[in-house]
Amino acid sequence: MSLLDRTKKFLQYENEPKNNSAQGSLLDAQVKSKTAVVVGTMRAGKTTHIAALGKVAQYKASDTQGTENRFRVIIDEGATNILDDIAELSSGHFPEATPIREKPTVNQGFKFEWEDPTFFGNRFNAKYQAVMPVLDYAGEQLVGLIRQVQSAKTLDQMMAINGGTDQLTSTINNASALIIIINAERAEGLPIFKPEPWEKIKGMSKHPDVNIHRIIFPILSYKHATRQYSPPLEKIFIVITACDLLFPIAKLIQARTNRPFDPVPADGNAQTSNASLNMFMKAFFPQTHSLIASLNVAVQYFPSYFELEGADKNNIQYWDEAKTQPVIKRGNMFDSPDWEHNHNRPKFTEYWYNLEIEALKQFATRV
Ligand SMILES: Nc1nc2c(ncn2[C@@H]2O[C@H](COP(=O)(O)OP(=O)(O)OP(=O)(O)O)[C@@H](O)[C@H]2O)c(=O)[nH]1
Ligand SMILES: [Mg+2]
Repeated sequence: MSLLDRTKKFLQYENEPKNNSAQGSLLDAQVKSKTAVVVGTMRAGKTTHIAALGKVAQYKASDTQGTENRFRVIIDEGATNILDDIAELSSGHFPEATPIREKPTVNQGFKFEWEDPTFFGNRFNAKYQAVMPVLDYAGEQLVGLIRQVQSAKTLDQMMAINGGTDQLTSTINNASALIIIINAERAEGLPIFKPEPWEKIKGMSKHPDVNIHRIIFPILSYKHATRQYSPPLEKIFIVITACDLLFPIAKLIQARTNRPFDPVPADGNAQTSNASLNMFMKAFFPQTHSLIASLNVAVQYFPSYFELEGADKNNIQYWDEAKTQPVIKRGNMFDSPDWEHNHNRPKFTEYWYNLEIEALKQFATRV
């Protein structure tokens, strides 16, 4: 086996199947789903975002049962705690901080499948698949691991890295989309600004923009250096979490500038949200923004937030005395006759998560 073949095998990358006949045959059929990877710095809201996406996907799978446009989700927990994180949201808790893992495994995550009737009716359905390996590292570990991924220039170096980078490398290598999670609180210069716990970790900057750049850039240069056997990056999703923190500022900016700035528009207009969050990134994360703008990759923004119990009365409720764990607002079975859709349903930006699932579909592979 040549070095290139060994590398390809190690990185689990398959070339496009060679198909000499124009029609192809059923035997050629190959499930080759596209991969999206979630990254973000410490306490960005990665675990919460993954759990919420899983939750919305589960609702959608249950709700499309028996309809023409089926959606399915399979959640494989692997060594992680996703199912528990999802249940925590339903009981009003944010998930726990992700522990530093000694031996991370990537054979876990979401598999999404969409099935739509075609022009020929529903006996010839079109199926699309996307996979999202849940590479949910603690942010501090991710920063360190990704640096090593970049510096591993040869196959031998790559195989020699301990601590799970081989899995990380192969996942990043297979990825066609990056989902970057950024907490609105990390916007330096705003009154809501809260730095990352950067002092505790060697090599971290006190500027969140720098840390995000330092996570993304090695991924891009790694993919560029291995582009013979790594699919190109097609799409970047940027999710701004705790987006409700921007509401007072948004009102102020609009009033002062007379230009629309509305990250979570009530009418659900994705263009307004996209344009607003793009401005937000340009202003508060200028280095990351310029890096992403320099790539020839489609970028789509998504706002995300959870409603907190008591927030509307300026009296946020907490589970603990130290007030570190806010209570997430939830529906209950007496809210509406449609009780099965309300019972224990956390109140969050479900609409925007559905758009994210829709965006994953655009990017998914037809199988
Ligand atoms: N107010 C508010 N807080 C949020 C939201 N999303 C996350 N948080 C808070 O941010 C904390 C960190 O969120 P996680 O999802 O654990 O973040 P993470 O990126 O997985 O963090 P690490 O795994 O520790 O790197 C949570 O415990 C919540 O307190 C949100 O939408 N609104
Ligand atoms: Mg986490």
